[in-house]
Amino acid sequence: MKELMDALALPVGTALDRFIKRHEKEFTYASGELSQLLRDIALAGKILNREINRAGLIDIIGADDERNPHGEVQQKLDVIANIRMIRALTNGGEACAVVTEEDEGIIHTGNVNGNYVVALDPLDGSSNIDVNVSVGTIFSIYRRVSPVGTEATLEDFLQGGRAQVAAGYILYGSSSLLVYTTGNGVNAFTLENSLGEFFLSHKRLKFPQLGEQYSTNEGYYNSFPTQIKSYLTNCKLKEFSNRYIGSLVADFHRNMFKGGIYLYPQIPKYPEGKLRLLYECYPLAFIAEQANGMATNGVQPTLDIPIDAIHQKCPYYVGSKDMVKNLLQNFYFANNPQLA
Ligand code: P6P
Repeated sequence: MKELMDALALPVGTALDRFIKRHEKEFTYASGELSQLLRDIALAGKILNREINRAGLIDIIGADDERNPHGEVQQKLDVIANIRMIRALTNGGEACAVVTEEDEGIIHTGNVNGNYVVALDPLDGSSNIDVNVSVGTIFSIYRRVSPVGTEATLEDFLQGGRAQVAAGYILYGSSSLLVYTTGNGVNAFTLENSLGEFFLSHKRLKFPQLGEQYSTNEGYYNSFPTQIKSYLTNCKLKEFSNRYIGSLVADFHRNMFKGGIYLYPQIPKYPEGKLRLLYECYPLAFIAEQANGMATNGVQPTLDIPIDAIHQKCPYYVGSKDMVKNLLQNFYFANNPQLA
């Protein structure tokens, strides 16, 4: 009934601002602060979209001579995206602190009365910028647990995946989309560049139960755990397509529309996995579960993985529910060979 009412209430083409306002009453704390926070993120996304679209013209392509906390070379646009997102959240006033992939520690915005903290991957897949491939911003929002009026603490960011109040991504591609959830389904908004506004374009997105595509870097195949190798062998026997863009947001988004699974296992190069739990895996797992998909590290749902460090990494398998369930069977039988 609620989905019907929702479909009747807000048609495709509704402006993001109006959509947020209409759904505000669904938020546990409907004071308008979370709505404003979502608007702040959307604003930063519009600014980033403009800079990404003209990157080749204003010499912001290529690598900076800095490295992020993970030792990864920072692209010029990584730094710009980081600055833009932090500035938008600071000026918006609702976020008391931010954690991003690009900075080692907590960034305090000075908004000590802000009720929310935000974890960000400001520009995921940025090494693809030079070759004009889609990239994305990933965000995750928590209500602070530390006292209002004080500086945020590590505890605010280590509440665990199921404490997220909102999560989403902005995909800068052939068109730019803002996709997010506040726990009542997943909706997508397309940026109309001529108006500088996001408009509702895809309502209540759902992963197809099954798909025929898998996304993984098979260059590491020899290092993959046996369960992954046997799963991939099975995909090939079924002649599934390997679609791997090298941008998690783009692969995730395509798999949500077409059906598919994304796999990034732990390998010797990344013994804990490559992807970061707080600002990549948790937010996309929240979206996946809200869109009838599934996300896991092979042992438990991603959203249930305990977190004790802001840059903690984990193995990541996310996508169509039946594909993830099939993968989990491989883990199960590998751990219980007597049952295979
Ligand atoms: P590899 C980008 O650096 C990223 O975090 C994801 O967006 C992407 O899926 C993955 O890493 C690519 O990693 O090792 O295949 O180059």
